Amino acid sequence: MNYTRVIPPRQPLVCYKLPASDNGGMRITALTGGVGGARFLRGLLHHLSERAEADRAEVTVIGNTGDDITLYGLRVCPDLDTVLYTLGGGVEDDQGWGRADETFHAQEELAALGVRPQWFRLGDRDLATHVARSQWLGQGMPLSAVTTRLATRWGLPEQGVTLLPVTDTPIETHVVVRDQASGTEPGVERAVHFQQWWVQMRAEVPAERFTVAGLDRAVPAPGVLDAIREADVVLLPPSNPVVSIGIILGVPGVRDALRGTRAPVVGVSPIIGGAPVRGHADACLAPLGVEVSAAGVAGLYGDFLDGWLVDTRDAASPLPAGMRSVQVRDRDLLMRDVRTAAGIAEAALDLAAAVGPRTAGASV
Ligand code: FO1
Repeated sequence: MNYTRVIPPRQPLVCYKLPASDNGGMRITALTGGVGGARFLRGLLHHLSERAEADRAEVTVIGNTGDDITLYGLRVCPDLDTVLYTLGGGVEDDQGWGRADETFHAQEELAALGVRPQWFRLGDRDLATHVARSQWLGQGMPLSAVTTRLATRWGLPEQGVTLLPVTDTPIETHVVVRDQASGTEPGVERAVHFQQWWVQMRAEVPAERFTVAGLDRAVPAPGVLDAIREADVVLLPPSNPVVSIGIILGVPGVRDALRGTRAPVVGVSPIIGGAPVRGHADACLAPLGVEVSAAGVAGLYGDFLDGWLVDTRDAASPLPAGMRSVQVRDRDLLMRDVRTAAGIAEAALDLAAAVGPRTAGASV
């Protein structure tokens, strides 16, 4: 790919002469988890839609699948669905996940039948996604192909978005806890599914560690590594650094691709004022011994990060030693609505432009 730059680095990204893709636009690749990532991506699309036609971009979203769970015989992929519903305009916006205008008749009927568990709520509209996905998976389609079908339903291709699960290999994040569940000795470790810890236990039971079933044999889904290697910009939206982006990074080959890409890699801190904006990132960082701070999260990306966007409230905390070459900018990072999310996405792209493409892979 010929890479022609008409303006030297440290100019706003719109000044670049970007490589021509099929659409003639910039190739943006984002690694994301659930609600925070999806809202950032919606803001990114809003920002891109306001730019000139010639500056249109192709956005490839690489989604976490460690949250996936099989319930009632159906395969549920919460993070992929949150991206689909949010970008497709079908999300329950206050909650951030699940479908708007939802009803729960099927789950009520399952409860009446004594079917368990009941701590994970699946609405009727949402259920249709899981039925379709499970049927297609059962027919032998890989998750990436299934996700493409679902993305078409939600109009993602028309928005220039390709959604890829990080892997077609089934993986599941499990949380090792040491609680006193009935039937277990006090202090004895047991592993529960991530969703049970996150939803039923509300992440209040301290995690000893996270394990990911299937990760060692997981293979990146078709297009994942190329999307990182051939991107013009790689973004890390404000997603959970451990159980969302951390799982994506754990799929063999992904981290190496991030180290090796020519694209600047820019992250947006999920921590504001020393605390997660939503979710339980603090409970996820604790077992890793990582400080709940923008700098602590940046340290998890230290081997490939080029730019780091933090909230102004966290601007004073320095990055770990060894990350001094990372360019840091600060601004308000609270995503109040689509417009504020678009402003954050624009700032991330501006930071990527200031960093410019690498001359070689990331320095470690
Ligand atoms: N979160 C909850 O707190 N309670 C639920 O009952 C619940 C159901 C659910 C169903 C489908 C879906 O796509 C997401 C759902 N979530 C629910 C959100 C999900 O547990 C997490 O927020 C993510 O997995 C973390 O990104």
